[in-house]
Amino acid sequence: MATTAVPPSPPKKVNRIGLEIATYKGGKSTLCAGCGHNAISERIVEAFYEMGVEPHRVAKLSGIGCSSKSPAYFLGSAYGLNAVHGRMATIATGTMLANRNLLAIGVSGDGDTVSIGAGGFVHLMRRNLPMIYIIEDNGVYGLTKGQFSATADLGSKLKTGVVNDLPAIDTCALAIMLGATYVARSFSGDKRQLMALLQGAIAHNGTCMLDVISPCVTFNDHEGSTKSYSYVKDHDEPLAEVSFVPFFHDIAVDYEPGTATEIAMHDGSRMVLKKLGTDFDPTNKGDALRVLTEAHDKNEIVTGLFYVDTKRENFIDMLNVVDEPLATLPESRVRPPQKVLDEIMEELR
Ligand SMILES: Cc1ncc(C[n+]2csc(CCOP(=O)(O)OP(=O)(O)O)c2C)c(N)n1
Ligand code: SF4
Ligand SMILES: [Mg+2]
Repeated sequence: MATTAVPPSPPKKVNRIGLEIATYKGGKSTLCAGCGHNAISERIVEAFYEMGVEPHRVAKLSGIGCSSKSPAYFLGSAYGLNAVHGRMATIATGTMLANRNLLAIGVSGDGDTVSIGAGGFVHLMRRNLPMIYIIEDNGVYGLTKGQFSATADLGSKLKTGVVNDLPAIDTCALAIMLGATYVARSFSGDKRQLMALLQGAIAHNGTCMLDVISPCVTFNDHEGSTKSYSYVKDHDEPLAEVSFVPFFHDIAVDYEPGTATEIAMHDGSRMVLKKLGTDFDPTNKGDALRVLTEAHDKNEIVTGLFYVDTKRENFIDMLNVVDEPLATLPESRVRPPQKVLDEIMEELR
């Protein structure tokens, strides 16, 4: 009997460490269809795949909210800790102190971060804890049915017609003033920009604060909202065209002199910021704060990488934390010797 030859299946596409993109995915999303948070999870999957990060090296942290559910939808085999509302920053700080070899990515909401979680947030930023801190910013408490959060713009309207009469907290300006060393704003609908910013964040060795405007299609996507898809599309003013060149691609980027700024990242990767009109130096805090203030006064939503400092020491280096995870250290290394304890007791007599 004649046998039919089965054509060989095409080789599976893998990244630089031999893993398929499926390895970087998580569970099926239970968020509303069309929620901006889902698009951000997709970009996180792609960015970690493209960078070839080993999923078991990653710690996913979050608080409570629709946004804080997101870590369940990417990097299924990474470590994960879903904290209580407003406590992502605290848990992330403890995680990195306990094991400095992890790559921490926190996903929080605007409510989780600057309403209930503001205290933890400011201290994380000022410490320059090495981690990626993403705010999925929809201007409302999505999970509890759409009340205004502290990032809602003055004059923005709820579906019910209620108008917000308090000014918004600008998370990027706050993060820059406090000491974060990689600060950007993006939009869940801007695949290219968000992907480049996430890859840059993976390459950075300090606090990366990414405020990603992420429309809540169920409670904040109507006329009168300043965080709806159509409002953000109409008012988005990218500061520069952001590209990322990873250290494992030896590519020279061509641009006219004076039209782009190149930033060398800690791991040898490069961020390339091509000018789009505004003269702007992303290593200058004053420039970054001026751009944010001007955009605010003109009711524009400026997006892009506002500030990078690749020199400032991060919190873990500053504390001289040991290389090994603390849980693996023997008692002889974590307990003061008897002689030291005796001396302390003597002082207290
Ligand atoms: C201590 C505490 N207070 C209040 C709540 C109720 N609560 C749950 S999520 C949430 C707000 C979520 O908003 P945000 O962080 O912006 O996330 P989103 O759902 O918009 O993504 C609130 C107030 C809670 N779970 N715990
Ligand atoms: S309620 Fe809003 S924030 Fe929550 S999943 Fe639905 S669209 Fe997203
Ligand atoms: Mg929210």
